[in-house]
Amino acid sequence: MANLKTLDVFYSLHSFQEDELRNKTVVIIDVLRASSSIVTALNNGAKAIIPVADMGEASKIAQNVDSENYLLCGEKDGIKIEGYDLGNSPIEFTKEIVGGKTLIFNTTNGTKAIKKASGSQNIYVAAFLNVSAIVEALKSQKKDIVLLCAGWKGRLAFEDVLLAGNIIHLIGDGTLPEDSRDGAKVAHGLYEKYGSDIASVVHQTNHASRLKALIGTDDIDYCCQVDITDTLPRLKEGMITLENGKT
Ligand code: 3SL
Repeated sequence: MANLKTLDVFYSLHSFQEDELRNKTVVIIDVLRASSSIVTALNNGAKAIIPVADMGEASKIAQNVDSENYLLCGEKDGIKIEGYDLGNSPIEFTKEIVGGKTLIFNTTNGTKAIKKASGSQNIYVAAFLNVSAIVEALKSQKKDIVLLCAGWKGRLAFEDVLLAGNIIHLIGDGTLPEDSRDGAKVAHGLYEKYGSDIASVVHQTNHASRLKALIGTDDIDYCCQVDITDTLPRLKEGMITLENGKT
């Protein structure tokens, strides 16, 4: 933590202006499910992911690329978009399906948060699945850090804040880092209270209830796994690829 300037958490993609992220390192968090899907796709050999803000942008890109090498993926309100190759279930992003492909990815909150943060200095994507890899990358950062929780349509999502708190706890080796802003203190407090049983508290969140009604519990169980990969997704020039280059 010697080099770290400040550490903050933003609680939804509508809670800040783009300018507030300039010259910062930003970590995008959308546990259920966009960031878990991005981590999984790259871990399973996807070449790159192009996050988009909406369906219009997705179809514009899709029209101009070779469909053999690209997959159109995403959801609206949790449901796979008609005509897309895949939805937003990380379990569907297998080696066989995503290996070697570039994914055009369009989701309700997660990819919008990535697009909104795209003017910042460094942008990583975090899930419980890769939390330690994210923490390692952040420990050597010289810029101010913002953990950006995508939330749900402008509202806070408990599971995103829990992961933000988990990251802060690990950066501080079990305590609150001294350069923490108010947002970071709140997330850290939440993690201290609920972090001992991540899967059970995530299952009780608002978004988990929405997903259970739509698709059952498999994706939620999957997204609650901690450190199953050291994949470190990073956005550069509009594409998310592996920082620690496995592909
Ligand atoms: O909002 C998002 O970006 C999605 O991750 C939401 S969902 O889990 O696909 O419903």
